[in-house]
Amino acid sequence: MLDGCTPWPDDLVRGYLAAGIWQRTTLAEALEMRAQSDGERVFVSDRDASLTYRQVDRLANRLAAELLALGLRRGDVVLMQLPNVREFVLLFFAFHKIGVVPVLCLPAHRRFEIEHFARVTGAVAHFFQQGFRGFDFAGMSSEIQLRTPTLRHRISIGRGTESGVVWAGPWLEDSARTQVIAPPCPTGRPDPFDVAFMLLSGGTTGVSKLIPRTHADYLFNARECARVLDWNADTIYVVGLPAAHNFALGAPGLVAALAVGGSVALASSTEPEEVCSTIERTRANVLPVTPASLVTLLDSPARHRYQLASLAQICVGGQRMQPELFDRLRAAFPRAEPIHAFGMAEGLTNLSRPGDPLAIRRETQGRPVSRLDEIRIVGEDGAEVDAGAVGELITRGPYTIRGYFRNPEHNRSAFTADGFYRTGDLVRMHPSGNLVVEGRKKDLVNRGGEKISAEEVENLILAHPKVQRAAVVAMPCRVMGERVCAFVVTKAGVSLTLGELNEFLLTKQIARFKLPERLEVVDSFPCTAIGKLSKQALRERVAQQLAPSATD
Ligand code: OOB
Repeated sequence: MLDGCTPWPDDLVRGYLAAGIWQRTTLAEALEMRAQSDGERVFVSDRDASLTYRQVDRLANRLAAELLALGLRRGDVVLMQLPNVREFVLLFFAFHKIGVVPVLCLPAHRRFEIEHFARVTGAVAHFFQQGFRGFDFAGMSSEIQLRTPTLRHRISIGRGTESGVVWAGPWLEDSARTQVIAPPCPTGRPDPFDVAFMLLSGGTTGVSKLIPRTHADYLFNARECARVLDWNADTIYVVGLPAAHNFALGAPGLVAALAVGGSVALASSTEPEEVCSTIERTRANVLPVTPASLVTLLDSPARHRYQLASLAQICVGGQRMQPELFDRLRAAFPRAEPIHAFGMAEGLTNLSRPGDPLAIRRETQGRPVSRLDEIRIVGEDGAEVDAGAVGELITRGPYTIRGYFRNPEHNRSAFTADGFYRTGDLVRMHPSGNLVVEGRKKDLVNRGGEKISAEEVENLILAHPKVQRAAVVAMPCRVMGERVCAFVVTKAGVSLTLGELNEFLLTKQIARFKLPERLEVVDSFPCTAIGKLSKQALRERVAQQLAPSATD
């Protein structure tokens, strides 16, 4: 396994293999097998093209050959920061053909985040789409390269002229180069039990942690999702959320569609217009949404302008869907099965089942997809709570990681001694055997499904010369669920505005979705009985201050 990862115990590995839970197949091999058995079926489409399994496989081979020619080798880590375009899928599989390990970054990330990932992993290349949404990724990448010596290559999809950038467009488009190339493997093919890629955690403390997922564990996770949702080769999944998110990638998602020979339609944004037109064009039948993107979709007139009757399942996850939103969803899409997805990039995926009574699906967030997922609900003392009581969800199993990448210190608190991941989610067990998410212990803001670490933003705010103390809390929002509110104590007598603060934060080159949307300047912070800052009191204060209309 890649240096810096925590393997599963040997006896479990042997058991998983013997039982066929983990298979000796890499993600690239899963694609190759489909290319053999269902070569002419469409696997991926975006606005500009549709590609069959065979075409995806061939193009991924071509890309893999070019990557080898550049000098990339098995075990190299690269940063992949691509929007939902077919090149995302092609590169993803090209990496897996040669054992290159991509870190799945979001297009919204900026220098602060990307440089951190580059440093932690020693990444050798950064893949992006120059100019996506008007942003100069090549320029950002060049700044990172100057400060991160390991980063040898800056590679953009498409074509362009910026110097120092390798353009991947010609690799895919030049007819002279499109002859079939056998899967390249001069350095040996990757091992199914090795790390395939890294996902990003929302981060409970400080900056995002890296989540190493192996081929075998991820394929198992995706297969189990597809199984419990009764997916088959007719499944057409709309990637209507960033493909780099675990939800859209495999839980359920793109890799789950591959597992059953289905297809994926990439929507280039979460905007209702784009999502609806993608569903109409591809007659898609499964749509993933966050409660936030669902509210936006239900509010939008776009949904009446398109033919959406093909939708058979709508998977809602990333945040808790309130029963009222469930009712709106049912009323708007009476023929689609509502499925709640309560998952995490670290592994465990809970899904409601299509056959479950609607009354239960309305109230609960689903149950683990595999019978091998072990879950416990524990109190502060680590002991299991009484049946039906609220406690922290801890879990381990064949696809839940045993440790973050190169982070022994955080791993000591994030995992129990016997390998359970502490999710930080407060849940209770419903009598039906499904989980109900009641809250969380972890200090983050869940903004429309995008997780923002309070500590990370607080540390950035504290660097402002006018700020003495800072506390970041979630404030309620009808659409986003939560948004970032910053409480600040300023240095003696100075004033600070939200505009001023955010201008400063932007100079730190952070992703915009982390910016506070409200600033409260206060004289002091409320304390708990033992003298600790009470974030609960701050959350209550801002929630009270927001008039009902302000939570829109
Ligand atoms: C998904 O993954 P992440 O890694 O972005 O976030 C995980 C955290 C969970 O620990 C929980 O706090 C929250 O997001 N969460 C939910 C939820 N789904 C995720 N909280 C309440 N209800 C839900 N349905 O967000 C993710 C990964 C795979 C599938 C779905 C979501």
